[in-house]
Amino acid sequence: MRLTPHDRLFVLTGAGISAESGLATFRGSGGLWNGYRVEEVATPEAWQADPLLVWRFYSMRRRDALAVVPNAAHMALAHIEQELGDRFYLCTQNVDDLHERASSCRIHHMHGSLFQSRCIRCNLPFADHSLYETAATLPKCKACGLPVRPHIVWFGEIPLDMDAIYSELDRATVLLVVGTSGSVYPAAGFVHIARQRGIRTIYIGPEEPLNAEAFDEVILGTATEALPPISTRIIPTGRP
Ligand code: BV8
Ligand code: ZN
Repeated sequence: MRLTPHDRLFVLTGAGISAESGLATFRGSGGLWNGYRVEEVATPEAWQADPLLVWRFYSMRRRDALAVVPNAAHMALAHIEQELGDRFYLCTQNVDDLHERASSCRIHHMHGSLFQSRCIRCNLPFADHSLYETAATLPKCKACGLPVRPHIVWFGEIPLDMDAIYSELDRATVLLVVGTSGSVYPAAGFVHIARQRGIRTIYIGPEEPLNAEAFDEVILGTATEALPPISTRIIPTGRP
């Protein structure tokens, strides 16, 4: 994959880019995530029914994410961003903070962030690394006293800042998708939008995604195999 100094790169990542850091993917464990069916815990209905179960699930995810480090794929994307500057946009489906810890800056977490929480009424996300695993420790809003939830987009909820995503997708000349099964919308539909616009679309992952037929190019390999070589072939702005 070669980029010219005029290209604008839109990158979409999924759980696969964090797999080699040691974080489980949604489908890797047969649809179970740390023993839970994601649909059982990542939904507003699950939150209504059992907020403690949901907080136990996300506390475990926080513990898992704190125990791992970014891998060479996260670093490669941060390097590409340094070369391309504002012609680079990273939209991630992941809620972990490994892209940030690899020094990515131009990043949008469309499905929320594991280390943020928000009051169900005040709705203002705030940094939160705490673990909540007993009924007595379930968090309440300091301002209004109502329950505090994970700042996560659950199934059936609208992903964050879709307007910004679509406007970046509108300006991109290349869409690079890394490590996602293409099973969840609207993220899985970005490649179809890109295709309609006639821009280049590339997928990187060890197996074909469900939307493989929509990509111009499918590079079969892991993220840490495929991304570092691409990051060294980026033609930076200004140099011929
Ligand atoms: C929405 C946060 C409307 C949670 C997530 C019927 C009923 C109700 C809803 C729907 C329905 N049909 C469709 C929908 C919409 C629904 C949906 O798509 N459901 C699916 C199940 C059919 N979507 C929604 O509800 C979304 N909201 O539609 O709102 C709307 C939309 C637009 C505008 C206005 C209104 C909200 C979905 C968000 C849910 N939250 N995450 C949490 O993390 O706990 S989704 C979660 O699963 C991920 O974030 C990701 O998005 C998704 C799939 O995960 P992947 O990242 O793809 O991971 P997966 O395990 O599936 O695949 C891993 C891949 O990595 C594999 O391909 C593998 O090969 C690869 N891999 C493995 N190792 C490596 C690797 N790749 C590279 N290197 C490696 N080493
Ligand atoms: Zn509040």
